[in-house]
Amino acid sequence: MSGSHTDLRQAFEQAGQGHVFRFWDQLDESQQSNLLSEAAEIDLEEINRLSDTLVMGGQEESFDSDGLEPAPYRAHPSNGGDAALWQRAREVGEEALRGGKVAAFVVAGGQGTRLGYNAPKGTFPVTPVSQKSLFQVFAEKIRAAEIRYETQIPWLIMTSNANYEATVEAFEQADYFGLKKENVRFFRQGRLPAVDGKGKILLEDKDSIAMSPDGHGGSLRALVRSGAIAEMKKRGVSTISYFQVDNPLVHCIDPTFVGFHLMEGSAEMSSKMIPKAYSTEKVGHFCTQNGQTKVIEYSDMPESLQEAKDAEGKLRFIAGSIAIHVISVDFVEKMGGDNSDLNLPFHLAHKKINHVDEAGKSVSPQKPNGYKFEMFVFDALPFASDPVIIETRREDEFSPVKNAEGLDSPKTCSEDQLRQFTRWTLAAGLDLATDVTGLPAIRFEVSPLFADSEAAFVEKWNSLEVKPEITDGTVLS
Ligand code: UD2
Repeated sequence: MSGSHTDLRQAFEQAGQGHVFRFWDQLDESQQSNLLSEAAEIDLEEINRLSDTLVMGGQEESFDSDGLEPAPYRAHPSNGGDAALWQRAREVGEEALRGGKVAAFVVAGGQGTRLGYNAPKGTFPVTPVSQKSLFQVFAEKIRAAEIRYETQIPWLIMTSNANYEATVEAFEQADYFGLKKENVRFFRQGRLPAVDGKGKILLEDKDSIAMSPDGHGGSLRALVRSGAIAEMKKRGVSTISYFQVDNPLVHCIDPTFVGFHLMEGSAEMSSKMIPKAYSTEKVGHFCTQNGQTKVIEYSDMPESLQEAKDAEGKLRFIAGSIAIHVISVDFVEKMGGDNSDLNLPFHLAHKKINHVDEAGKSVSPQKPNGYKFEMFVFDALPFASDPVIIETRREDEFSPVKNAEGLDSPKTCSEDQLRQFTRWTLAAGLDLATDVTGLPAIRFEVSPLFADSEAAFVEKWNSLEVKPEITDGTVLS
């Protein structure tokens, strides 16, 4: 037994987690080394603190309505916002882009369970005709911005431990979708062990710990630990454009949003909102409390408040969070550094966790038997100075693929893309028949490299000497 191995086992014994090595003598050398490397990843002090406070102590932050107010936001020009201010913000953002100061960042470590898709979610085919993957759509949007602003845009991609290799492989096979390989940086998010109701770490197998990703909030730590932040600083990048892997409509790079964030001067993290479609829509709510901005998840906000109306009869807490943020590099460094005392809170998820019992027998529980710990990135907002929240239009920017069927499914997302492409073609003066919801009778597609917004589409279309016919199956690229 090597010295470091003995130390590790001792540390687990002392922390009351010695059972992790219960089957040690039955393991061959490679199994032992697997178990050791997983055990070495665990911060025992952290996991025991989380078990004591959250699992046994029931101390998860509870909802507090005291002084809770809807957060103010900058209305979109189509909704009464100041068009001149939006234009100024755009120019400020464009200058930052031209100067190479902006990086794109997608969090892609989720497990895609609801969609029932086993490969990395970013590889899910999503466009209506050519079935491009989410990753390809984002890559083309980033490339379009690089071309427009004659710049390089680093793209940071956070994976889980489990989907790292498959994600890199998908990019390799697609030759990085036309991006420069050196501008794409992958890194893994952290993971934590799941515990049972007594705070004991669960074993997935005799030689392996039941580990799970630490939530998208883990991205702040992972950005720092992976060296991505150090690299961004070296490249002169000051601002990160954060988005989720499930939403192909997102403006991966939005100069106006970047500009609003930068114009505030001291803003460390800013966010986009959409007005909620209905009171119980499953998005977080932007609120203020004690001078801080925060997001309260739908599941944590009492229905009476989700449904509350203002004097005009509009939903009072109308600002829905769609998980699109701009984050300053310095703020990530401050929040995610190993010595940081600014810690994001952990949230508990009560789950069914496959494990081996004391006798080494595999168990697939029928009901939740354990707890996973996750951080949420929006919990960084209360720590951020002067967050700016701007409104975006749902039809322009939000149609996630989350479920196999029904709401937020591949079908609804494909239809929303078709409606968007149709609005662009109509704005360019073309004639396309649609139903009352704006859905065209044909399926066609516009690559972000052809146009990535209505304005870009109109400009491009008008510049074409020979205009292609748009029929069923057309792909404009
Ligand atoms: C999220 C927000 C919700 C709303 C909605 C918009 C939370 C808790 N809720 O709901 O308020 O904004 O999105 O679509 O965030 N991910 C990782 N690592 C992890 C877990 C998740 O990278 O450990 C990524 C995942 O790949 C995806 C994103 O984070 O890109 C969102 O994850 P989700 O599907 O768990 O969030 P959801 O739909 O519950």
